[in-house]
Amino acid sequence: PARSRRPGPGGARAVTGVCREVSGEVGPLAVVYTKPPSLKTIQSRNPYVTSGGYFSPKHCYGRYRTAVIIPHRNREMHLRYLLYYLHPFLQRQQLHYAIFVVHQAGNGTFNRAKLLNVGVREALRLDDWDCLILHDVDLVPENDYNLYVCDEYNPKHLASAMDKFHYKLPYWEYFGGVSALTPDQYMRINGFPNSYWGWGGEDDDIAARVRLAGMSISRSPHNLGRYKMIMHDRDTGNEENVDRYKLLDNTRRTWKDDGMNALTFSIISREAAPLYTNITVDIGTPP
Ligand code: UD2
Ligand code: MN
Repeated sequence: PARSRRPGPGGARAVTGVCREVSGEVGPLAVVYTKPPSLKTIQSRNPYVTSGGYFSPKHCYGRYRTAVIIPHRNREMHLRYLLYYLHPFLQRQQLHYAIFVVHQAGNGTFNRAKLLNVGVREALRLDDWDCLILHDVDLVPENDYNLYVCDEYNPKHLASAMDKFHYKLPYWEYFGGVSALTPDQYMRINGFPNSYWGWGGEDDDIAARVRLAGMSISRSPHNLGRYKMIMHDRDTGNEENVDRYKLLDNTRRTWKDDGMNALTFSIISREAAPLYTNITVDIGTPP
């Protein structure tokens, strides 16, 4: 169902104007991974989040409409930590937002980029988002001035300083972790590649697409784009993709045919959970 962009006259909320650009942010945040909070705790701390993980500021119009899309399988603990920190973070930024978790069904090889394509397709059925945030489940932002808002002209890399890379970029073209693209930018690069099965390479492919489509990567400054990763081992079903270098050699020949315009999948379920919208999808298996 398409939601209307603004509440009409007599709408439920008494809203006087557009939210201010910066309002509730506090700056650096303390993020600790000692005991995963329960979903109940997270819910009780976020009383204004509505079914499906939606939020709209109460007293002003959200300046931006942001969809956060998280590829997921078998990382429930990480998801709880992320929801615990991310909901209040996004509310302080006064965004109109929703969180989508795209859950890969079955035990087949994981495919992060294809799941993100599915999440984008599904999110855009529900609302006309200004900004799509593609978000690893195990990365929590450490400064809420890192706004979950898109750059007008270029895809933006938000996770520019992660603890696991000593708060620096591992290399200049790095585009993994958390990124922000407008729907228009996402379509201009034909979305993300569908053909990277298993761990690695898809982030470099996406960075290459950005260049090939005539854009460049914008970035959060490194004092704001700080993230704390939840340490983990490589998952079963997400083994290293040994074909990735071969695939990357061909990106400039394949990107226009491998992406949103070639995306096939079948939805198993769509559920509005209290803290997020869950989409369970069968994305198939590697050829
Ligand atoms: C790096 C990048 C990531 C991606 C990946 C290569 C960082 C912090 N992130 O992550 O963006 O480019 O390398 O593919 O450097 N996931 C599941 N279940 C699984 C496997 C993966 O939910 O069984 C999801 C989850 O959202 C996870 C993401 O996929 O955060 C990336 O997988 P990872 O965390 O195992 O890979 P990592 O940390 O090396
Ligand atoms: Mn990780």
